[in-house]
Amino acid sequence: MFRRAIVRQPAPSVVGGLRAEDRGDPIYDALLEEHGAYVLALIRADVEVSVLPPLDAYPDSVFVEDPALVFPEGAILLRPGAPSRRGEVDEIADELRSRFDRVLELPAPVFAEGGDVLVTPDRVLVGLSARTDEAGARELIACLKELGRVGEIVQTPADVLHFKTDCSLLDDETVFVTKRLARSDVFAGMKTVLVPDGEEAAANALRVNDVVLVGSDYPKSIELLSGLGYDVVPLKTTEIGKIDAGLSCMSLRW
Ligand code: CIR
Repeated sequence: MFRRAIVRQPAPSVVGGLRAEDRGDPIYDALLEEHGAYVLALIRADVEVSVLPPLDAYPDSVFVEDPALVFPEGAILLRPGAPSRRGEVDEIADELRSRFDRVLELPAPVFAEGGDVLVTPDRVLVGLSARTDEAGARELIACLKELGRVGEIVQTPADVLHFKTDCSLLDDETVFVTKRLARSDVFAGMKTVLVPDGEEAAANALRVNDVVLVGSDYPKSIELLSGLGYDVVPLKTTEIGKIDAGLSCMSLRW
């Protein structure tokens, strides 16, 4: 269950957000609408949401999931692997220090981003990627241990931005996962639901209390998950998708 979340209002500079492949800039007003609908969906799912002010100096700062991790036991300030995103950590640190008694910090010079971290009921999976290096994953696992959590290093598929770009937890024992990630056997022991072909970006869904938020551009995924009995809330992700983001990226939840 999540009771609280932090989000950040998108700044106009978000249209210049990082992307692996250029499919055109997002349209700012449409992206604001996507963000607004996302916040509303969290509130409807019974989450108390704090909205931080926009940061024009950091185009990707709307994706608050990446510079920090939060748990009921405390928070961890991370070190984004993307140079343009490093300053986002200082920008969110005070907010987290005001909310959590324990705030741990990943030491320089290692790197890890929250998009590479999937929290399951019994362990925290840390995916190695272009944004999270092995030293970062190890330091992160040491921080997790201090918070009483068990971490495990896993591999993000090649050319995939983050580990969670390709998977999300649907419930305590089930993961929604792309075929390319499922092949790695990382979810042995868990139930897996495979993302329909051609809808790989739908893998970054978000379970929030009784509902699962899923991108509305992915009808096969919505039908599949609804058919399995999940209460699906479709949300538009067309604009944030142009800068490689999905539904988990836009909040920190605990
Ligand atoms: C980036 O490349 O950093 C942003 N454009 C997208 C970040 C998405 N974050 C996430 O998946 N946690």
